[in-house]
Amino acid sequence: MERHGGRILSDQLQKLGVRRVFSVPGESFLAALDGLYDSGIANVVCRQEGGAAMMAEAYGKMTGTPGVCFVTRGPGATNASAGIHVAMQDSTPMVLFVGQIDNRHTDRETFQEVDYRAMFGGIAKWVAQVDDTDRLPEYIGRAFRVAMSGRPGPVVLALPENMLSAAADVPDVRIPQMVPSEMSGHATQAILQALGQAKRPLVVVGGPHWSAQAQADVQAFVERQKIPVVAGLRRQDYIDNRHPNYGGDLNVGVNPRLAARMREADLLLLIGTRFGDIETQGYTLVDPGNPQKTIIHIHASGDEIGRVYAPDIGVVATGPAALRALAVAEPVGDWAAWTAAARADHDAWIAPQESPGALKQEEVIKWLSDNLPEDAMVTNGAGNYAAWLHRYFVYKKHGTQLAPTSGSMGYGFPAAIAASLEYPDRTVVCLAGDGCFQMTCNELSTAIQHGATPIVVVMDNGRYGTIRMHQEKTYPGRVSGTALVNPDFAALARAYGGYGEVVTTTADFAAAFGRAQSSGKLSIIACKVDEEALSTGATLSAVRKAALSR
Ligand SMILES: Cc1ncc(C[n+]2csc(CCOP(=O)(O)OP(=O)(O)O)c2C)c(N)n1
Repeated sequence: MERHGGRILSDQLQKLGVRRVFSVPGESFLAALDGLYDSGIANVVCRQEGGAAMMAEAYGKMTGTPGVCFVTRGPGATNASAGIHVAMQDSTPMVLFVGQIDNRHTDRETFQEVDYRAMFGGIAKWVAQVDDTDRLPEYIGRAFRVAMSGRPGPVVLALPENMLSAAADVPDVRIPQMVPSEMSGHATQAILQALGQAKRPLVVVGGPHWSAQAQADVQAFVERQKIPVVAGLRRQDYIDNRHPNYGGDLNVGVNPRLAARMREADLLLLIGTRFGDIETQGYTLVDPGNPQKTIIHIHASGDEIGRVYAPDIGVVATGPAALRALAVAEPVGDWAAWTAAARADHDAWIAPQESPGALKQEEVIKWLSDNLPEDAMVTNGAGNYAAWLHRYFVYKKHGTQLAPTSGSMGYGFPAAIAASLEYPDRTVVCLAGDGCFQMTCNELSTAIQHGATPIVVVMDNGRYGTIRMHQEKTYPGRVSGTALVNPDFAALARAYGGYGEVVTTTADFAAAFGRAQSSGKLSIIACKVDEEALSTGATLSAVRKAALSR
């Protein structure tokens, strides 16, 4: 039976199990919109492609299957690149479909023409253009496989409009259902043997592929082996943070005691993580040239093993597959005292340290941590405000943290919309800085239109605080390009049909949050925070003073 390209595409997506796509329309892919029309696939129509791509990325992060995004050529694709970069750095499966110019006019710099292979080459896992309608299923099938294989990531498929609107008689394809590979007994033995010889071993978990089972397995493994475990950047929900073997996370503002422990460790068991720049504090905690410790690296992609650190043992396996095997291994040592010390360091680190002002971010985060349901999802982007979240929020279950390891501002709100649509019965909280939120707050109407009800907590300090902090350290007193004039965020929520409140003291936060929750609507709680407050514990003036006296 002949079908137009848009229909072939939507039928194929349906067969691949896609339930929801995120898009901003363009005249370049009308046939795809027509295919979606009666496909049963929900189309979340967004306000800007950056937000749409971040929602798709968040969908991929939540479900482990590719998040799908549709954008138009040229400006649509360049806007969407923000989300593609997040998916790349976060190893998230995602497929971006870009409406492309009529391929008979290629290379004439036709209206909105872009060579996507060149443009996305360095930030996508695979980029291709489908020039023949009858090859659409083949390309889509491959795009889904590539997005999920090895180290997952984003795939970009350009769809010329003449190809999409043409008809073809072609069957849909199935993508292979991969049987998850197991870690070999040989690899397990090698890991345990090396571990058994260590005096101060440390387990680091991170990367993609995690699951509730992996959380249970890592907890069983570290309990049996009496060994400490820490989380990579923004992978804090990989283990119950209340677990006695949990020693904290390797974040931008890492606990100095944990950094010292990392240096002191004589063996690192890296499970799933790329063990990158942030986890190693700019490769200073562990010297790539001379690590001075045994390194065991388990990663789903062989290409990541030895990329920076040449490990003593490298194993190609997903983190969860490795942990299935390791969880049941007999104990090979007992590092109980070393583990208890790591936990004690972490406990001391998460005891709220008072910041200046009437509304204290450490208290607000602690309140959220103590009062949100265990399965509540918390999202964020980048900024100083996020450091309070990472330090004081106690993650309990896998699947409760959506945060960009790429450090992309503007991520938290679109991610919260995607989370609220995916899990309408769960509480979804987006924590945002005033700068961060304004990068994607145009998606407020997207949330309202599609019935998403996240609660956005905006930490309003009237500035790009992180950069201002760095500025005061480096060029004290010379404020340049970091001040913000903000709208009334609570009124903004109301303008869109949501619920909004301004909170100025810590004591008022809980009641405001309760009212936001019982409104049942998309909400914004604008927290007026002290401009002096820094997550490092110092005040802004103290930072300036110290810099001036150098
Ligand atoms: C898309 C993007 N642009 C710029 C930056 C650089 N950047 C990192 S943090 C930051 C300031 C964040 O400001 P805000 O959201 O208000 O939070 P605050 O630091 O004040 O708590 C900036 C501009 C970034 N990480 N991402």
